[in-house]
Amino acid sequence: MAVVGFDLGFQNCYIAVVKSGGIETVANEFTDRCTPAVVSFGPKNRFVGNAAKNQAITNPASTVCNFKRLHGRLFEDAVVQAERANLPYDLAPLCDGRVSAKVVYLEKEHQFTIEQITAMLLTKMKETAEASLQKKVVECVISIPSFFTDSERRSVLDAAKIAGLNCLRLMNDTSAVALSYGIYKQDLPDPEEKPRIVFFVDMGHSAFQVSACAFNKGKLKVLSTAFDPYLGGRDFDQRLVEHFCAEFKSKYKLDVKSRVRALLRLQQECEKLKKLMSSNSTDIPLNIECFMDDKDVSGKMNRAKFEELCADLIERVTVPLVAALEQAQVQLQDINAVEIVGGATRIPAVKAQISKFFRRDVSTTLNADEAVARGCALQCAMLSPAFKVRDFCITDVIPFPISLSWSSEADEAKSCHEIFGKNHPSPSSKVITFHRNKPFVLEAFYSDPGSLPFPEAKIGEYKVQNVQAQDNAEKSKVKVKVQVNASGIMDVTSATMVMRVSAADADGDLGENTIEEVSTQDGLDEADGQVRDKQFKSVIFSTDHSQTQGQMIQQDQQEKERNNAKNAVEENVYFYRHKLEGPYQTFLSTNFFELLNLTETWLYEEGADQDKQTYLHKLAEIHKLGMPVKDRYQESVKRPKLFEQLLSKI
Ligand code: ATP
Ligand code: K
Ligand code: MG
Repeated sequence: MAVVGFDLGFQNCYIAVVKSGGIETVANEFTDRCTPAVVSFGPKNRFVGNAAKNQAITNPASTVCNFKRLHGRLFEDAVVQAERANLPYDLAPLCDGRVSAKVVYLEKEHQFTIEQITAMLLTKMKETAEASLQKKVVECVISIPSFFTDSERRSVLDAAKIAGLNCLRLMNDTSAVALSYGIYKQDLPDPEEKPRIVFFVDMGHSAFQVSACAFNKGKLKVLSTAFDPYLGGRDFDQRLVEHFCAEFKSKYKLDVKSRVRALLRLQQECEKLKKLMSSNSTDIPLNIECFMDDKDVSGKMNRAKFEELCADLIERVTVPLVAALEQAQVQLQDINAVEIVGGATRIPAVKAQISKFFRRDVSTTLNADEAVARGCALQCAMLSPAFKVRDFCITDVIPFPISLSWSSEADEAKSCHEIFGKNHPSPSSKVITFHRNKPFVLEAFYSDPGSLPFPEAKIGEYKVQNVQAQDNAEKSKVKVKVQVNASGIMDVTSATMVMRVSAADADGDLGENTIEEVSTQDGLDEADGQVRDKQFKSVIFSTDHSQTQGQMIQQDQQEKERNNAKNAVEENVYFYRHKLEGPYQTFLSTNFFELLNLTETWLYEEGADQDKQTYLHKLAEIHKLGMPVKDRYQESVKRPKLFEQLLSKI
């Protein structure tokens, strides 16, 4: 089994694999270790990654970027609408209300779900990993922001499924970073000693995350996690964009925002400028030729002015740091290190703000761009039976409190019960005991909607079926298991009805619900002293979590078949050419070599994105010329043997 970790960034994606016993970050065909999170649709082709990014300005309306935060959301979601206002392509609702990207592809209008878009990106990354490992990639670990809610996490898993990946675990960005940090440390305190406390701070393009971690030998425990989901490098770019828009309006009478391409160019230039300012504090010029109406524009900026423009953003850095520290219940002086990663922590003012808060220098011992992917690959290796990885136990946290509500049997009045509090260790399971004589419904929801960066607090509804009274008409005891798994996804995983054999087994808690922690992965808590003569597994029927995934997989099946047809053309070009250069040489038919060369070029150009039928035709063309060559060759191989046989008979 191949071992792969994917950092699915808002702007930049990275791939790490286990190769010859170590973790390596993989470069794509552009010898770039970063794959931009962009998918572009053209009249003839589809591009993903670096090639797609190059289409951003020439084909903005069908180049899908900045889509990660649309996962699991409805079109009408305020976050989606806010993103939409700044996207060069359009979003549209699907019939079930979910958001999709509306593009023109192969000269027709298409709507792709966000899962499909991410699947295209993941497929590309998967192929890059396969090219590096020279084997098929299926199992993987994918990173997500720690503040992703149930719906967002499920959506990313759906995307992985569409891409033909089996995501063994979704891993929070900062936990992946913490794992990359901890696994190689030889000098961690023994389990019974005071742990080493390290804070991990990640500012990417769209978000800011921090987590407090406690390390002992072989153990990583996340103590707390905090975030500002709306603070990232792009917000700093935006301040520069606003500044120059205003300047160009007064200086050149240009309304930049009225032209998509001009605005996109300005955004790109501002991002470059921002990066330059990280290593240079003097004035830096900004020049764009033929910007609008054939006019060239120019301006300048320096770090001090930039920091002024971004003063409030820099202030906001402190908020999650305070929250993480408070919730971890550690003192500043107990912290052993503060590690920063993510591209935007290179902004000197951001770094200084983090350093000021912790009253210490921050460390940059980890690769700021690759640490997340490396952590994911490490986690994947740990989950793979094929690899022996140093034992390392990771306990993450649940970022938002989760409650269940149910109605009491008597009066239908609903009551709510917090099952997992904020920063509760994750993964985790709990068993709730009910006394019921008929089926009932549980509703799971996030109990602090105010802190939730998501509009829908409800997680799911579960009907516990097949519940009935016992033979003596008493209520049955029903044990329901609720779980948050390693990917941070909640489920009611089982319900078991316990029928008592005699009244002597009656317990005292009738009518009361008990909630117990369980450590075992499955089955009932065996410590229960009840006689469990008869147990019925109840059916749990979950009413939420859409079935649309099947539909999407079907749609993508067609895409897969198309791809397979394309691959078959490619493989045969190489197969025949290889043979022609070797054993088939003397059986060469005229034009065949030519056809192979033309087909190869075609595959890279016009043929890069054709429909299945077109590829099948090409394949037939190749075989039409290739088969006779192959036949002639095989005949020639057989013929001498035939002679030999004949000779031996004489
Ligand atoms: P997210 O974590 O939000 O999903 P991401 O993982 O794609 O996003 P990163 O690759 O960590 O984000 O960081 C990208 C951001 O870092 C961009 O805003 C980029 O402009 C910024 N950045 C990269 N290098 C520098 C630099 N030298 N100075 C300032 N900013 C930088
Ligand atoms: K990244
Ligand atoms: Mg990131």
